Amino acid sequence: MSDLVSDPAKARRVDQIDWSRWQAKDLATLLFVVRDGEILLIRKKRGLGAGKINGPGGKLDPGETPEACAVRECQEELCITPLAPRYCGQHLFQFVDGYSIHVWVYRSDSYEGEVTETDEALPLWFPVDEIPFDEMWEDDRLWLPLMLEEKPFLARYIFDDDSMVDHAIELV
Ligand code: 8OG
Repeated sequence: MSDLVSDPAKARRVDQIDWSRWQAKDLATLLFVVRDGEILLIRKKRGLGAGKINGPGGKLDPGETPEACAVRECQEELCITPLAPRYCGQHLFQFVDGYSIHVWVYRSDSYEGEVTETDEALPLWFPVDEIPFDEMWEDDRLWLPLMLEEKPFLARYIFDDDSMVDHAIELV
C-alpha cells in the first residue's frame, strides 16, 4: 500500500515522501572537530536553531561543495580552519510548514587557527560523553553517536517547528 503524498509538507511519516524526487529548499553543512576526547560545539547566535547548541555550519553558497562550505563556516563562525574533514553522513529534513533542508555532516581531528567567539557563535568544548543533548536539536542524540563511532548514516525526518514528528536513520 502506498500513501505517498504529492506535497512533502503534507507528510506526517517519512515513508509518505517519495525521497527520490524530494528536493530541499536549502543545502547546508555541519562540521564537528573532535580532539583529545572533546568535541567543539557552538552556542548559535543567529539563523535556524539560534539559541541552541550545535556544531558550526550553515548554508552552501551557489556553486560551493558541501565540504568547502563546512570549512568556510568554521572559518566564519570560529576563526579556525578544520584540517582533512571526513564525510560522516547526511540529513534530509522536511518541515510541515513546507520548509526543507539537506545537511551534510563532516568531522575533523584538528584545525589551524585559534578558536574565537564571533557574532554568529560562542565556542564550547565538551567531553564526548557529556554532550548537552537537552540544549540541542531533538534528533542530535540519535546520530551524533554514529558520527563519533564513524558509522556513515543517511537520516530522514519530518519536523514540526522544533519537534521531531518522525524519523528514519539508515547506516550506509
Ligand atoms: O545558515 P543557518 O545557520 O541558518 O543553517 C542552518 C544550520 O542548522 C545548518 O548548519 C544545519 C543546521 N541544522 C538544521 N537542522 C538541524 C538539526 O536537526 N540538528 C543539527 N545539529 N543541526 C541542524 O538545519
